[in-house]
Amino acid sequence: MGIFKFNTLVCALSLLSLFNLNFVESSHHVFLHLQSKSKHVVDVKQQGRTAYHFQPPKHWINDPNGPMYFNGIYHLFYQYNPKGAVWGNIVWAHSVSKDLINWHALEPAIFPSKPFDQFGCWSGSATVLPGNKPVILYTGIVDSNDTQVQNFAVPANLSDPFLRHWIKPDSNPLIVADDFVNKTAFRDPTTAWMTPDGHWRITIGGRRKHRGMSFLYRSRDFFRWTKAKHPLHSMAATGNWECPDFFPVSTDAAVGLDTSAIGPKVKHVFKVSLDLTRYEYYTIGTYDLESDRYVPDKDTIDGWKGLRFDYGNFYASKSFFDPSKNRRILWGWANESDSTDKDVEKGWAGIQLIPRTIVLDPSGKQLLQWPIEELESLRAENMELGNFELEQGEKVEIEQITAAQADVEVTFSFDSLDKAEPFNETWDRHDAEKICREKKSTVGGGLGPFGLATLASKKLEEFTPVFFRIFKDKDKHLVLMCSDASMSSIEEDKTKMVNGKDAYRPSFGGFVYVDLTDMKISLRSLIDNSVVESFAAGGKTVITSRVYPTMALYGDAHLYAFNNGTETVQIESLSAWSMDKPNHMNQELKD
Ligand code: DQQ
Repeated sequence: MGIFKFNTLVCALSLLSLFNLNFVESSHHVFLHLQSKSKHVVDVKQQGRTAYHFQPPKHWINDPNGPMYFNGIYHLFYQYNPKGAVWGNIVWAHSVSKDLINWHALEPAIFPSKPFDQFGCWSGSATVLPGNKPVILYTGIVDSNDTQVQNFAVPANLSDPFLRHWIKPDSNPLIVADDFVNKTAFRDPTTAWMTPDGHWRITIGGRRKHRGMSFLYRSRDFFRWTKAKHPLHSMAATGNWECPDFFPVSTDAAVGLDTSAIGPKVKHVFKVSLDLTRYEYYTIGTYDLESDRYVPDKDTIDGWKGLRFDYGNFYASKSFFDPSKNRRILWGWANESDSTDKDVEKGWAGIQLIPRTIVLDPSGKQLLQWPIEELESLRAENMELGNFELEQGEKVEIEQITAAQADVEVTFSFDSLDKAEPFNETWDRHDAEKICREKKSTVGGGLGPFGLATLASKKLEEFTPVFFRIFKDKDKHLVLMCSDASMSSIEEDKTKMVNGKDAYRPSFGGFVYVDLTDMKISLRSLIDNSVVESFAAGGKTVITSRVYPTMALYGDAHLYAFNNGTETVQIESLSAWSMDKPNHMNQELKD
């Protein structure tokens, strides 16, 4: 959802604890004055714009929509405000690519024009039907009360390789909420999957009172849908569910599966974006065909404290199967974390993060995510470092690369776990963020904190550290990963945010469930001017931060590896690359 900013999140969270999860109404309000104000933006500010992340030249973007691979072309649609840098006037913008790196912008594919979507074209997904026919399902807003229905659109001309034009047949809407469904919390249809009986299924997000719901619909022909008596999945006290995603993963190979795959070596993943917290969580489980329900595995956390694709700024994600490389790819949106006024001033807001392949971790207990291999084609100047010792308080600069626009892979190793600090019993084992707030990178420790200081000014007046700290728990060790934006900018942001608070600079955190027997842990960070996406232990834990340095810009940005723990750590190996800009980033496509 558009206008929700992270300081509002803090507010929503305190409301949650105060009122014991009382539901706060959806915040899809349209700020008319902001929209008209931003209409006059002609001057797009370049500072903070990313070089190799997906961004249109200006204006607001949010959720990735309908990603698909069709006849050799990747399509990415996304929620876009063609009139300004705040959420509103939402259309489906459309870009195409042959490699997921170089993108060409086309005209918006779907925009409000019919009674069934005249107040908005919200999120949805694509399905390629048998006979190689793509169909988009999306949520249409039919009135000013935000009443939501599900519509379909088909390509106007299947022989156009870019599928530029889409038709919204007058037989829409395809699905209307029945009397048991809250019409203003009924959105974001998934890619359809076919069950062995040859019938289609989709799931749609919503809520019943405070219970998050993923409604299940069935169809024989894809065009007449019936609601199942029960949802595919639901969970008490989680509020409105947005952008559900439901897909199979292979238990015996590191490959992706078609959305309809089912069988003995297949598990299922269910992800939901929580409107109330603006975070997502997922579980791994079984799709029980008999009951037509998703059942999360025992001992998994199905709720606020569950596993996340990303423990930072990442929302409304959507995956798709890429048959050309047998992989499942995940797209997620990162909102800005500066103020709405700043966004209007910049003339742009929102990026799509680097697409990630997702597979099941060999433990079967979580997913592994990794930036798509195509990203490596942008790697340029390189610096390597190996067997380099970092004693307590030491740091080393990673030179000869463009630190503001880089890809870094590092493996840290250590000789012993003996100096790991005891895990404080009062800490919540599921609230890593709170520990990261308390134990910043400058707070000395035993084994850690060690990691990378990204987007750093020469003397570290501002920097965004991404680091590990290893704790000794009762019978095991716990690895904490933090990505801390709290010192990312010396500028005190006096611009008032929506609710009058200063810039949001969180210390994001997540635990890394990694085996430390070999005494090492790896980290990869994708640094791109105002975003740092970090992958720990081969993609077990991922954290994205949005930051706005004022000194560590372009050539003045530096990158360091550091250790502030008493245990010496080795940089066993480090490879860092400057990252080129793609040749085409959303340039308009010329025939
Ligand atoms: N954004 C869309 C909705 C979705 C929300 C509207 C998630 O369809 O629920 O822009 O960010």
